[in-house]
Amino acid sequence: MQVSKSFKRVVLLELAIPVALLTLGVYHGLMQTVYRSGVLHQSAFVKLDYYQGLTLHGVINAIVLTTFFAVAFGHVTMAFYLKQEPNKKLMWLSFGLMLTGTLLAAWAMLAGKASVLYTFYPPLKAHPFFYIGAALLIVGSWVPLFDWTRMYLRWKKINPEVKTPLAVLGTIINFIIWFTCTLAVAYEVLVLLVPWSLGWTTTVNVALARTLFWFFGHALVYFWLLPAYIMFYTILPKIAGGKLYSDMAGRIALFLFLLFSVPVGVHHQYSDPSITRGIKFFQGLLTYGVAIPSFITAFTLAASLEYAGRQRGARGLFGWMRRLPYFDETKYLFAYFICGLILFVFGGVTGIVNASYSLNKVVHNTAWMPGHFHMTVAGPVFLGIVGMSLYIYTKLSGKKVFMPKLNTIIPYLWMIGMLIFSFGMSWGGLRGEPRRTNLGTSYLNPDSDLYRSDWVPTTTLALLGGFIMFIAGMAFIVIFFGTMLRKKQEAGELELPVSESYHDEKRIPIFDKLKPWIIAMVVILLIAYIPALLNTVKNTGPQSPPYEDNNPMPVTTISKQ
Ligand code: HAS
Repeated sequence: MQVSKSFKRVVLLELAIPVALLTLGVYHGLMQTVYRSGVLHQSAFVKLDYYQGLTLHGVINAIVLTTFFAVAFGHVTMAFYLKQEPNKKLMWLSFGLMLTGTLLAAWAMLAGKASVLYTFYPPLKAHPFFYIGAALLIVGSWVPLFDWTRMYLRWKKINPEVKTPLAVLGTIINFIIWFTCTLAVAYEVLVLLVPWSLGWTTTVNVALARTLFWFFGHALVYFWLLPAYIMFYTILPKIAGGKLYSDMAGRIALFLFLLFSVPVGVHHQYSDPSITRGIKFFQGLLTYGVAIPSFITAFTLAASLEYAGRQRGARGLFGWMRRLPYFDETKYLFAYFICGLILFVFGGVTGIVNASYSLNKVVHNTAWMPGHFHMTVAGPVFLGIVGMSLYIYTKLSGKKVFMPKLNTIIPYLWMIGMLIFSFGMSWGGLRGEPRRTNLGTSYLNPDSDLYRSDWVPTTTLALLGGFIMFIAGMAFIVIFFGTMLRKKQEAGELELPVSESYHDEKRIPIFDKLKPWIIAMVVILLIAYIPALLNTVKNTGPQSPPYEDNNPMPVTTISKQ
């Protein structure tokens, strides 16, 4: 499909800018494992502090890259499947807001004025630019939803009896989840944190801020995941050489995400004293509910891959696994996707461990947690994003991939590094190793009374895995920008592999309508969250003045002295 220059420009910028920032994100990932394993015994390296680096790592990789990509991929899927381009002015407006927000937040982080990690929990205080930057990034990402809805309704009017393409349904559902959950974080930032950070209010309700954050924070992980699921359902079966086992399964999974992605945030607050047991129990149950669409996906994708393997001549029960195009340079997306899926098996299992209230008590705030989430967000999500960014870039620009052999190996290298890293982190977590801690200054410093020799093997494994991932990450950046520097070889166009369905499933209207599902979503949300929010107002402790990461005294007390 031919697209306008303006469309290409916005999409290419939305893909290339976060990949460039990834240089910083990947570097700080490696540095985390270096600090934690006790290679360094100091709190800063080349003038960048541990917490500053961890904030840059989390914000760039988990917020900026994912949001820019979700918007770019949304533009691509909507334009490709609905055969119409989004409004260019709105595309530029959205991009401009997201870029301005990113630059403001980047300045605050690089200047050392926002070492508050990606969760920015008060009472840690950041420079107002950090919060305003985050708000602009979010508002910028809202803009396309309204335009895509307009495009979708127009398409629906012309095609009332045609099933909405799965990728379109997925994109709209994902952005409805995103819009809903970001309302809470927008309130947290604009009403609670910005005035507090500017000194207009002296204290903040920490429990309320944290609960608003997690209203957003868990749905955020599905906002990361759904673009990858769209790729797995609509692209993977085709490049594997087969068909999608069930399109209906994909639709059901998407609607279940719409119902259950947001009302589960309290599972991050099982240890939070301001929220009562009943609410934790209810949101814990819903957390098991949100795992169901992933189980459906695991089954559907495995069946689709089995079919592909058999089409390629496989025999026997597991022979199909050997026949898939693991190292086919022309189908490199397969390598990115399959490595992400293999990692997600472990990411999913550890997530279900976290969801259990009693097991959560053992692993909460330990290194187990980054062990879990790296196999999700840095597994299917990251590999899906980078693989697809390269794919869209080559198709739109008409350029060929630079170093195609290396490109096919990168996901396997990343997966091996990630498995070693996450094993080290998870094992360490079970031995009590804390997360978000510069262990090198104390527990992993042999000169310290706090030295823990039993954390040496676990952190060394994480270091080894971190190093392998760093090599893979940097190699990807070289390939991406190497491709950009190549000469154009053909006219660029918008092209996506499209998987056919194995079964000819009839259109069932309830799975093609958003309204009833949105109503059900709102009802569950109100039942899950009204009591939780009332709790945080009623059971909150004393409100807190602002603190900075390098001083145990509140900022206001320091300024009075
Ligand atoms: Fe999680 C904490 C529970 C999924 C990310 N999670 C986090 C944090 C992050 C995160 C970033 O209940 C830390 C936040 C922080 O900073 O504090 N999580 C879950 C559950 C799921 C889950 C139940 N998480 C994710 C996803 C993430 C993500 C997805 C990012 C994208 N998580 C928790 C809980 C906590 C938590 C608690 C809080 C803990 C605490 O105490 O702080 C489920 O959605 C998982 C379901 C997944 C599956 C796996 C399906 C497998 C598939 C692959 C199939 C493979 C095939 C290949 C087909 C059931 C689809 C086969 C082919 C061959 C050739 C072999």
